Amino acid sequence: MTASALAEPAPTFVRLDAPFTDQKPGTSGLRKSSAQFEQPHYLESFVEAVFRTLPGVRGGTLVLGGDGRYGNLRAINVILRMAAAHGLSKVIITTDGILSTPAASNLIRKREAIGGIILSASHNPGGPNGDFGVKVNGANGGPTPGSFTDAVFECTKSLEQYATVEAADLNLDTPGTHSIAAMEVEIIDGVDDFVALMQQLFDFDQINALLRSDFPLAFDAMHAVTGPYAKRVFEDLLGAPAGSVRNGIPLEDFGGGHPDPNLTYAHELADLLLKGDNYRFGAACDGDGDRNMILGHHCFVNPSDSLAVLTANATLAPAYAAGLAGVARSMPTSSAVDVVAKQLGIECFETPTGWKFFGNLLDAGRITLCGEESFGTGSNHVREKDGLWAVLFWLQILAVRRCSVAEIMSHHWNQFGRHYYSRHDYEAVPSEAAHGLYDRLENLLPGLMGQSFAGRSVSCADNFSYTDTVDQSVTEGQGLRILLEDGSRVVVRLSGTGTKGATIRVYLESYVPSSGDLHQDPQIALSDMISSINSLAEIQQRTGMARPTVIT
Ligand code: VG1
Ligand code: CO
Repeated sequence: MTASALAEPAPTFVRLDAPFTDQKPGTSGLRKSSAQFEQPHYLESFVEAVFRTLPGVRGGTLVLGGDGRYGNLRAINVILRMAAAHGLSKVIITTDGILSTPAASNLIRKREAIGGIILSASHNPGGPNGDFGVKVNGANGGPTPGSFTDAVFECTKSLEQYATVEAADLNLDTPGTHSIAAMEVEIIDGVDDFVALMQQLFDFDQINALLRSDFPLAFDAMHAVTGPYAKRVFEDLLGAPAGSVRNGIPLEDFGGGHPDPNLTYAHELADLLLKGDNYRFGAACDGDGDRNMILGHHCFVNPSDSLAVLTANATLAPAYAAGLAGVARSMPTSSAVDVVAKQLGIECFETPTGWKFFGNLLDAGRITLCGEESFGTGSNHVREKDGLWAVLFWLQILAVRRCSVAEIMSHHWNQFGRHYYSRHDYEAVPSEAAHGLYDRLENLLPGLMGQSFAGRSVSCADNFSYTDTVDQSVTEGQGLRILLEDGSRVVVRLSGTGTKGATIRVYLESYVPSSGDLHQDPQIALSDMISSINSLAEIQQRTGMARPTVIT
């Protein structure tokens, strides 16, 4: 043994009374209530399984941080000690442990880390009575694939012990270098690298000129992770007046709110833009900064439309001036982007829900932009969806086109037609009722072919299955689809991110060509499909809910 190895304190092995059997990650990481994560050894069990499964741990570099929610600092210290016991050579963390998901993705790539651990339950509420979560990203900076999370889950089910070292908690409030056993801990400012990346992608001078030209904007960080990033970008660098960033200090419980940027949970911002007259642009991001909501004066931009608009206008941003390789969307996202891709003559892929399915296409250079209906948009600049990137992209387009958000939308629909779209979420449905509804509907699908639904004939009814173009892996059971002869469709899925009961998501879409009525209320335009799926799936009877919890 060398002298330095002798100097390392030996790891301590902590035995578990019994393995945990419920550590199966969902759509995006392991998400449970804070109380579940506070059970002795619960977090440690999952982290041990991650360190046993992730390639390159011994001698590797890891990126670690979170969205600032309750439990973040405790988890960071637990993981640091376990990382030292598992022989990582270095962990990069950010001041106060504040690190957005896209910024983590960037750091992993830039520092050539073996991966990252992001402590977040994203848009789920936080605090002692809220949720906590652990997401694991790989060396490409993106969410680890299902094969990895399955292996981690398997490992937890028979885990007998975990390794850690004795070390005091670190103070994370200032940048600097520390060591735990033989492992280096580098604390850096989490905002710098991300902002530098944004400055490479967009023309900050042009956006600055827009914001100084009577273009008041309101950005709502929802007391979550994007506050420090948004203040630096919008107020310090782009000249927006102080106060443009609202709720900009990350709080452990997000101020008691639900950090989900949609019309229900970000209603304060929505009211400012949709009812008030003081702002020309509004945006919000979620708990971990990977989602975005875009609003104009009296105009809400549906996320599926947002992806289509960014695709159609991509060359206005310096980063995408040479055009796009291709685009992708998740299956429940509307086909608005498909129509644009067709006109541009580029490929358009349809993947299951969850960012991990975009990773291979991005790595292979097949796509440049991608997005989901759930307020997620991103590009090949990182391997996560990126909330602030989307906001800057919109501002870049507005800075060049110098018109209102509503005008951009009208022009877009006049050119490409409009995909009326809505998602109805029924949250916290008793698990049995939700699964009963879903299984019954799945059984009805084969009989629907050729039948009439919402006055049209059903052309296809199935459970979506995906074959990855790059590695040919197959993922089944990704959502029930009822496709109609005129291109309209309904999709029903069960959420993989909720922690209370089950959440049923119903996605509705109907296309109107540019010659049709482009300015209806989506709930009216889709009303026949809404009532048809409600009666076919017996939603009201089976959930006991008269209406959805959230309508987008
Ligand atoms: C939801 C969204 C999905 C998104 C996922 C993670 O998943 O529908 O599009 O990728 O959240 O986003 P589900 O299984 O609940 O429908 V985030 O911002 O939580 O990392
Ligand atoms: Co998120």
